Amino acid sequence: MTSLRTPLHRMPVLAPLAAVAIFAAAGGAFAQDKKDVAPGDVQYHAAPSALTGVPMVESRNPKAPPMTQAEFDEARQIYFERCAGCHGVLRKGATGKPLTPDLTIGKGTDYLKVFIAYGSPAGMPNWQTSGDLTEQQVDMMARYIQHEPPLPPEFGMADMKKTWKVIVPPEQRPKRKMNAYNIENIFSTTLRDTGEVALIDGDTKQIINIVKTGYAVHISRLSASGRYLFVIGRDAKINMIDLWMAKPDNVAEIRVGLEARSVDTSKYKGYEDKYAIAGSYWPPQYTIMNGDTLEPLKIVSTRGNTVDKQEYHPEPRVASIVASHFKPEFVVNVKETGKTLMVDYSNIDALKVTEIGTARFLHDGGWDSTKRYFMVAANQSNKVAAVDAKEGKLVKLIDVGKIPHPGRGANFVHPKFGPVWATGHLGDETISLIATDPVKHKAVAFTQVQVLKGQGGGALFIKSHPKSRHLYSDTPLNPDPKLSQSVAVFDIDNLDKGYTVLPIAEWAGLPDDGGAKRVVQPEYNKAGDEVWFSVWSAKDKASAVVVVDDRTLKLKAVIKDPRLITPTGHFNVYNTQHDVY
Ligand code: DHE
Repeated sequence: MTSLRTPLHRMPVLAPLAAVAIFAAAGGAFAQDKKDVAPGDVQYHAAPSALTGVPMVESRNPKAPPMTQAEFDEARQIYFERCAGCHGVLRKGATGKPLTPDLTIGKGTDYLKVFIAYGSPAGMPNWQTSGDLTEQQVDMMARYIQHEPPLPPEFGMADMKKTWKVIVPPEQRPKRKMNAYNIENIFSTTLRDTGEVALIDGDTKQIINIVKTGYAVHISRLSASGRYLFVIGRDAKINMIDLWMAKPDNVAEIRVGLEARSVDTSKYKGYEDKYAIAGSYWPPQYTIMNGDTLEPLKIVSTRGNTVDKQEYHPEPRVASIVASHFKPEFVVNVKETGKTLMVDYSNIDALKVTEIGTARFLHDGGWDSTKRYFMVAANQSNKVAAVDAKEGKLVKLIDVGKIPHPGRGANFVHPKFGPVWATGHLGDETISLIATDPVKHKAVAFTQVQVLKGQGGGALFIKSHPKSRHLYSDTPLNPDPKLSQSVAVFDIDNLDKGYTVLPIAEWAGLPDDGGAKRVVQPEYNKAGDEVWFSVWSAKDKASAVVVVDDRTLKLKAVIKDPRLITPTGHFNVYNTQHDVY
């Protein structure tokens, strides 16, 4: 206990493990109930929140150590830049522990300072010993988290309407395609740090347009017809791009909140292109919009009780959303409560929502090959939930490896188990194959039938294609650059043979400028005979897109352009429109 009272600047520099041993010895609650978190996972979640500069309601806890306004403001900024992704806006806990004053005041400033400075093996970064925060900032953060969490504003209909712009009204849009592009083979590539997407012609590999979108833009999705591309930024700004224009560009935009990650559009027969939906991290809600104009029509809060302990959670963020092909429904996955909501949009004035309890910390996922079962990763629970979109029920929770992260996953026909859906993991090197055919392979359906050994942990995306016999798995968050700069490819007919490594970053032939050159997100072209990868470096370093010939596994093209800044995800129009993966 005495060591906890030693002023921090006089403490020997401890390895994080030693620092945690002190807590354990001191009976520290944080040390007791930790789960292992992979370093890549922490890095992944510790991105700056779009809420950093937003005005918030602040109140001070009289029992907490005092802070000046200037200290509070700086601490708040640090919290939203570095901590909110894991601990939540209201500090109720997500990937990281809850940090509300009822828990932190009892621990005291000294205890909290050591924890922040040295981190923990559970994944809390060592903010001071890594040089990211100074000793004075650590002291400030330890006091800050004993005060009430500042409350960001809500974002309702009036706020949305103020941001809503129809740039080209539907009646002024082209009546037919006005360009010669093969739009089904266009790729929308996220340019994360410039807040843009690059529309790239998949046939010629030429950039068609660089379109301005939201801050730290995240994903692109297609309307059912394939005409409209929807892009969402982390600042919850949605851009709607018309691919029929002579030069495809924005036709409408809106903000549906202050922070968001997911967008999709209605795909059920009779409702094609009718509605769009977006899920927000803050406020925790989803918004249904007109599919033509983005006019906001209905906002639904996701605040509620968790699936397991049935406790109220004030900040359940909306993770992945997909449109059902079986019913007029959106499948909305709520992270902190662990619920999958089947939102029936056939009458949005009398919205029917079927709430399916799945598992906490739902994140990303995709359809099985029949598009009946939605396979969603509950990443901190190390499970995949299989949800039946036809029957509207949970089929099974399947135990997989550590922190599954599939993107939309990969479907292929396994030589022994028939159709399977695959996910890689952030926390270990395994790739889980889950059988998805309850008719011809009933005995093994929705069980993990095989575990492949991939290159390493830090995997984010895995991909295959009905016309391909390959399975690609990236590892962009692996700390070893050899792994983060290459991908593993499996031959589906010889899975036991292991994988071939493709040195994608090396093939990009970029200058040796110290860029991280992380290879991220395999995505097939429409024909299924090419696979595209981003080679992702920081904003001030060179990046590229590399195209591989799927048949020969040889380099086919490198797309380099000074405008391709921080490319990350890419979305082929046809494959995204039809959920082909
Ligand atoms: Fe993503 C999908 C959330 C960080 C690239 N990401 C998703 C989805 C969610 C999500 C909820 C599913 C959307 C859907 O299907 O409707 N991502 C988050 C985060 O909360 C997190 C961890 C931290 C953050 O601050 O945003 C995060 N994501 C990242 C990145 O750092 C990545 C690698 C690079 C980037 O562009 O920011 C990244 N996320 C992606 C991509 C997809 C995605 C490319 C779409 C995958 C797909 O195949 O559909």
